[in-house]
Amino acid sequence: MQALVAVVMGSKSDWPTMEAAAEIMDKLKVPYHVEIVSAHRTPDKLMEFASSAADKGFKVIIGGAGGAAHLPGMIASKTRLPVLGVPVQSKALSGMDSLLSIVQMPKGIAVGTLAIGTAGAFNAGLLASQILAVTDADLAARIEAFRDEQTRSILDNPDPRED
Ligand code: RP5
Repeated sequence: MQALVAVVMGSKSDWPTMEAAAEIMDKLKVPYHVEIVSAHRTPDKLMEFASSAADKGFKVIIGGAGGAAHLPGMIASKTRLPVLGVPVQSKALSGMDSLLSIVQMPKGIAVGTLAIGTAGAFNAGLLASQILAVTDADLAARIEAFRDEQTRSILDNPDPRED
């Protein structure tokens, strides 16, 4: 099946965070591709990936990186596809470095920045799915069902002391 979302990250060490994006896309049956692409360690691969992503059939790109997190911004500079950036929680600065590196894009090149860490990665997968659902009624219905299930699970378990 044609992958519609590309999930790329700067290092193998980002996967424990970025797999949250895969988790929600698995649930929503959104086909995706996962690959390590580093802005600093594999810069030529990054340029090739970003400049060919639209021609390969991807519709949305999720880029996760930590520290000096230039990956999402550099990808966005070479593609017209929407790029969602996930700041991975770094050891030294708890992801504030990643967040500021990703969110402070100059006017004219856009990156949609999510929260630091797994919540951000999960929401990146969810947001990518919502973008695709604009033109996919079946996917839209699956997202509605996911949200209904989430709401129901809270309403059905209102006592915080119980599992
Ligand atoms: C970034 O440097 C990666 O995105 C990762 O979050 C961080 C550390 O990478 P490793 O040293 O763990 O490979 O490029």
